[in-house]
Amino acid sequence: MQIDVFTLFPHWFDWFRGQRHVANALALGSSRECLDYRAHTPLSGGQVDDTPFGGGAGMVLRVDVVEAALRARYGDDPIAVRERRRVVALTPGGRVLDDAYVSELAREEHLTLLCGRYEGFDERIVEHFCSDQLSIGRYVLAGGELAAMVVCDAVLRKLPGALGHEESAHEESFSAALDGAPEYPHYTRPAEWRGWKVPEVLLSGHHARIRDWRAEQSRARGEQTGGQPEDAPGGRSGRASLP
Ligand code: 6GU
Repeated sequence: MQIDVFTLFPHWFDWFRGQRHVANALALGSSRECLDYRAHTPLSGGQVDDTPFGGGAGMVLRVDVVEAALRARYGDDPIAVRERRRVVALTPGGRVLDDAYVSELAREEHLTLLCGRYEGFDERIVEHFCSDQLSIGRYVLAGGELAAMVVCDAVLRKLPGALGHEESAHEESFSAALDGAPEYPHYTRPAEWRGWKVPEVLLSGHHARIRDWRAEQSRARGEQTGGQPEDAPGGRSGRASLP
């Protein structure tokens, strides 16, 4: 898979490259390149944004700047580019990212992520150059860069070999293998700590019983949350209720 990220802050992505599953995916033939909008701006002084028509706070990423950046990268009219690859605008009002959306993107051979800054994009960028608008949740970030890293992280770890252990991305929270339910709880050594015991079934070595127990735990957790994260055990306060 080849992912291009267009951003005003390409160096922000440097540390991200070192993450193990990202490095694995890149070593296995995927690529993730950062392109700087400023590198091809037709405006003087590296300008990329402007004040909004009609007034208001903040700055808006310009359509001519994004067109120049896309043309420089793909050698084609951006209108044609979105016909042959997903071009995703990262914007808080977009389609909210979930496991199904991640899987959909992971099936693409080519992906382009456009980070906005300040007040976001000139609407014509989204309308004419993009196939998707993606949000990582209903809150506003100062820019799309962190969202782009979230997308890259979630997509790259779905690629074969990225996690090292083939099973690990298959049967995890919200995956189809678990019917979209959260994952079952995990435990490791010590088997007892401060009187808190690991469920006996996990120590039994009885694989069928373990599988059934896990499926039941996952199902019960899914029921508890009703698919609504705000109803999850962590609740609105973000804290699990104490026993
Ligand atoms: Cl994709 N961008 C920004 N700026 N804020 C967000 C977001 C994206 N997703 C949630 N909040």
